[in-house]
Amino acid sequence: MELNCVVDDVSGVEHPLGIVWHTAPSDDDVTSVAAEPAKAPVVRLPDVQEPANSFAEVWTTGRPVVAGEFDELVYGHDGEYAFCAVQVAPAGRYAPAVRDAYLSLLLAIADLGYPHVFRIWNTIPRLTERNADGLEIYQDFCRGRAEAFDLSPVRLASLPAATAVGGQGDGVIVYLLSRRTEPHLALENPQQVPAYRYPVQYGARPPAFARAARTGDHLYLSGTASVLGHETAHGGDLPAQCRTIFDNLTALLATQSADLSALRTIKVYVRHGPDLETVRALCGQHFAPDARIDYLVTELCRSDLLVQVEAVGRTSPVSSAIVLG
Ligand code: 3EB
Repeated sequence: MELNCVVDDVSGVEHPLGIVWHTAPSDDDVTSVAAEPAKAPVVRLPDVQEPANSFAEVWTTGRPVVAGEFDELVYGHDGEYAFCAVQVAPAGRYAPAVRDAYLSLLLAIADLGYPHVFRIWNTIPRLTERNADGLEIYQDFCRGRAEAFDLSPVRLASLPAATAVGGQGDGVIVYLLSRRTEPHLALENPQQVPAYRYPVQYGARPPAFARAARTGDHLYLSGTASVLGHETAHGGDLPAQCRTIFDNLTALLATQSADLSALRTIKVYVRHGPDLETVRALCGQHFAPDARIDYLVTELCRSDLLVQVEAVGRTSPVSSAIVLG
């Protein structure tokens, strides 16, 4: 699979496996997971401020893609990689519906022949507010996701990398990437407690994701925030949160003998629109000048987090100087 590309017009893109449109809310009043079976599955997220800044994130491959729909799911696959998406209707209590949606995703993707899920994105409206039971919506979501991983007859060899952020749309939207032949390598961050071992203060069921996934020569870095150990660092201090994120990304990349220059496509989620300029300036100083960086305004999982960064990078080929034996 190729690295994801970012375009304003998807019509010229060859072999799209899946398309994620980031649009301004006024641009398009439907948030949806749509099937364009002849072409590619499409997810629409209204998370860009200005209509002029709308963009499409496209996962492309070098091979022809088969796209389709199955129940509520939309998918595209090329013989080795698959993209699959689903929307969970708004609910006063998400755990059961999120569990079922995840179970359907895992089953469908395994049925299609692509059981090795390595990257998942989740958008969850009002995630730091309370649900009908008084439970925080993000924790309600985490419960459903954890139950699905427990119950699924399709067992993942290791947890996928993930992003969970707010959403402006109707209900929870989940989209994922998976592979046919090879499980990924799940990576953790030496500066952070694995999310799946977070203490119960963050919820009865900890967030089920790895800090990154390595598959082929690609690295998929999960949404990374200003979290050290399991605690938020520098609540309320935007530049310090950004610096902690750069440090966290650097520490994880170092475990793969890589640095920030390995990151090619980067998505930056910012809680407050007015913070965009500061965040943009700091990211410009730290990431490679030719990296593609896109900025989205969304809520984040903890109310004291101001920024979250995810990225896709390329690992350098294993040095020929390292010879085993
Ligand atoms: C954190 O480090 C920040 O629940 O899938 C980042 C990435 C976060 C993914 C998820 C949550 C998730 O805990 C929050």
